[in-house]
Amino acid sequence: KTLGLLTSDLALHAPSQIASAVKSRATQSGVNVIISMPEELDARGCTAALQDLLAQRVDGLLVNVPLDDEQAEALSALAGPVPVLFLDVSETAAVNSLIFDADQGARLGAAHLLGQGHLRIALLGGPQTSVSARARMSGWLAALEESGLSPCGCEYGDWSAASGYEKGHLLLAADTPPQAILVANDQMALGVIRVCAERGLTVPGQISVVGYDDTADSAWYSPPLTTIHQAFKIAGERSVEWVLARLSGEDTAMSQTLLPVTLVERASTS
Ligand code: IPT
Repeated sequence: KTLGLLTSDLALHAPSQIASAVKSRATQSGVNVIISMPEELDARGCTAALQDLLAQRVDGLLVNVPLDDEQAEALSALAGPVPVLFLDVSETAAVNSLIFDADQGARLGAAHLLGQGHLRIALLGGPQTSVSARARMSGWLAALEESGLSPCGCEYGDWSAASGYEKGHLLLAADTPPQAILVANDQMALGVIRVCAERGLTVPGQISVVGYDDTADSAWYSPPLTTIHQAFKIAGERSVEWVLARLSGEDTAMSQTLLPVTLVERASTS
């Protein structure tokens, strides 16, 4: 059997850790994986990539690209009888999905900082084209609002450490700088921590930083990063198992799984 994996840029840590788990689990079951990584993650690029995988006669498809509901539904229709599972869509998309609970993750991070008594909290979101980045941002905003607060600064990066560095400088240059920053992924948090060091701000103490992902390196940051753990290995394994179950059974009902996330408290917050 052959599985097609349509993925976001594998130079990013989260998609690469998911792909790694998919590949290992597939190998265990003697399944091949063909990876397609479109340069442009728009509807055109994803459609072409999906058609290309279908032309290679894949038996099932995993799609780990941020997609709006209509885009995901269109790709799902295009796959026809080939089972397809989406990993980066909203719960409202009418497709098979296995996704992490973004609202829970955002709220865990915000509640952690609020619990430590921080009132001036800045937000560094992911790209607004990403459905998951938008969900994290709205979870943060909702949590702050419920505490009667509004963010003290808000910027958007592109998931890279470089963008975290650039936007981190903007957030810390404000007249009333934040006491804490919620960052939408660990790679951007790496850039933010560098900015703090360059500005002579101690993390934690003068500023707290919360990441998101808990990729394999995040415990090795300086200081070790407090972050939201997304179980990428489990997501990759479960995805392959879902496709295998579909291929061997008759169950064709739509399946939507919401995976819980957890806060991992390390040393970047106090
Ligand atoms: C999401 C990561 O949290 C983020 O860091 C970035 O790598 C992004 O993927 C790339 O699309 S995880 C995704 C399964 C929501």
